[in-house]
Amino acid sequence: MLKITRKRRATVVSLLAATAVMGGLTLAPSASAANAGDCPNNALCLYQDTHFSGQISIQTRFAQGIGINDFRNSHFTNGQSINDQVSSLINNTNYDICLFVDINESGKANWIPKKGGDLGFPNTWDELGPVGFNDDLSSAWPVNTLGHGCQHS
Ligand SMILES: [Ca+2]
Repeated sequence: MLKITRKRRATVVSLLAATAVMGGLTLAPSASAANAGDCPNNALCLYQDTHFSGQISIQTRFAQGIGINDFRNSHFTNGQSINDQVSSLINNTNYDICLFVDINESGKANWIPKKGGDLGFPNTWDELGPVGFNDDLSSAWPVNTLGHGCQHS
C-alpha cells in the first residue's frame, strides 16, 4: 500500500516536472511577460505594469451582483494593494466588467468585455494609459448588474 502511494506520488511529481519544462519552453523570453493564455478561466487578471507584466492579481470572485467594491482590499501576489496600480488587464470571466476610478463603483468608468464577448472588442487591455485609466482603477463590477453609464471608449 505504501509503495503504491509512493509510486503514484513519484509519477505525479515527474508529470509536474515535465509540465514545468514544457511550460518553460513555450513561455516568452521575458520572465515577467505574460499573455492572455496565462490568465485562468473565470478570472479577471490585473497587472501592475503594461502588456500583462509585473505583479499580477487573479480575481475569481465575479458573479451576478458580485464584484470588487474597493481595490484597497485586494493585492498583487507580493502583497501590495492593487488600488491605483493596475496598468493592464485580462477579462477571462463570463461577465462584461465595468472598471471605475473610484471605490464603490463610482467616478469615471469604462468596461472590458468578457472572453469571446460583445461587439468583437478584445477581452484584454494591454495598456490603460491611452484610455486615461493607468494607475487609477479602484473598483470593478459585472456590468449587467448596474445602471451606470459604463460605455466602451
Ligand atoms: Ca501600474
